[in-house]
Amino acid sequence: MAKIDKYLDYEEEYHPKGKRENRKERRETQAKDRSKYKKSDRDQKRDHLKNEEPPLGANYLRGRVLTISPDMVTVSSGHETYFCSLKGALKKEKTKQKNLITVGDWVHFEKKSVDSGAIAHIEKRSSFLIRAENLSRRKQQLIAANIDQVFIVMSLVAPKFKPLLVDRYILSAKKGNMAPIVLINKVDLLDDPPETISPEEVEADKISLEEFLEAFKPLDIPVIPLSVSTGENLDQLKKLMENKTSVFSGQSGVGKSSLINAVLGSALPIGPIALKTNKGSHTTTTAELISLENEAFCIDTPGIKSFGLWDNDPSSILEIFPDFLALAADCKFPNCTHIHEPDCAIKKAIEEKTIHPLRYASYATLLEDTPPKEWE
Ligand SMILES: Nc1nc2c(ncn2[C@@H]2O[C@H](COP(=O)(O)OP(=O)(O)OP(=O)(O)O)[C@@H](O)[C@H]2O)c(=O)[nH]1
Ligand SMILES: [Mg+2]
Ligand SMILES: [Zn+2]
Repeated sequence: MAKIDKYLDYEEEYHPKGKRENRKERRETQAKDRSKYKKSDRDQKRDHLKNEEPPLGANYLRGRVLTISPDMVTVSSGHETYFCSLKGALKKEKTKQKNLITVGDWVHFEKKSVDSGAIAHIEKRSSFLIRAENLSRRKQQLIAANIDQVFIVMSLVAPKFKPLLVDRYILSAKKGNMAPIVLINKVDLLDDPPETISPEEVEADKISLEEFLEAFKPLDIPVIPLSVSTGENLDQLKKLMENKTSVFSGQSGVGKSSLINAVLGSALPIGPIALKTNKGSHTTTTAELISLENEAFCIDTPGIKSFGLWDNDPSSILEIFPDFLALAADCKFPNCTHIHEPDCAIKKAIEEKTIHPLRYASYATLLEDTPPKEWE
């Protein structure tokens, strides 16, 4: 068994629960929902919304949702920004369905004045970024929609590098139909760390970074070390953002807002890193779509504290481990989970160092979150 314990130090908040218990929870929630609304009633309304023809008419405009607050949605259309409400049918639906509208949605709205409107239709989403809203991980919160790529932002030293979180974000990006790109920010701190951080901690992150770069080399996912402070590789980031809608995700304090400000010259609020805990201060509180030149957009998001998985199974986890798939054909059992089975080609590859132990540690922790069917 490969030594994976040293990678297991990450602050992810999750409480593993058996599948059975989760299912029970889901059934109970569904039952509660049903008792509130008559099924036929509810489904009828939903179908009506889905099938509704786009209401684009004389006084209607198409636009993109920039921000959402409890009583207002700002929508960008052409070069103008409109403050919109939701039309009656949508408003009613919103009280039932928290995720009805999200940042990045394409909407059709009736223009009411030079800067106001009422949203009547939400277009079907081509991609979506979701996070688990609470620890039961059954409630999902839609963070943004219609995104081409996700910048998975990690930091070095402060907060410390947490390589095991990366695959969680990659999995969520792939599930949501977005391309993942890993940004490792604050490389300047490896040479010039804050006084509060011991040289051992800095050295540990340096080694972690080297291992991570090596482990990810065989994969098709770009990994870019960069720094807001020195400007290193920021031009590369800028280039990647052209003509795309990108979302910046990652834990609080890693520098998501700082990176956007550095690339765009914007003035999003940035926050301090707490000296004692070395953590960010949850400065960005809502997701916000920022309009760039040439139809490009980017989305800043709040630091994600609990980034769980949803309805996952071992085979979809394996999809983000193409480095395993090639070898797995040689496992003795065709449905090998590569954890406890004898004659496992993956475990052999780790002993022979053809698969990096960090990749295996990441796989194993993801799988732990979602026990395979045979374990029920
Ligand atoms: N040394 C160093 N500090 C950085 C760098 N990038 C950002 N910071 C600092 O990191 C702290 C947090 O930056 P933010 O941009 O607020 O981080 P965030 O990811 O947006 O955090 P939340 O909004 O809380 O999720 C600030 O004090 C920044 O000045 C960098 O490249 N090097
Ligand atoms: Mg921020
Ligand atoms: Zn195996």
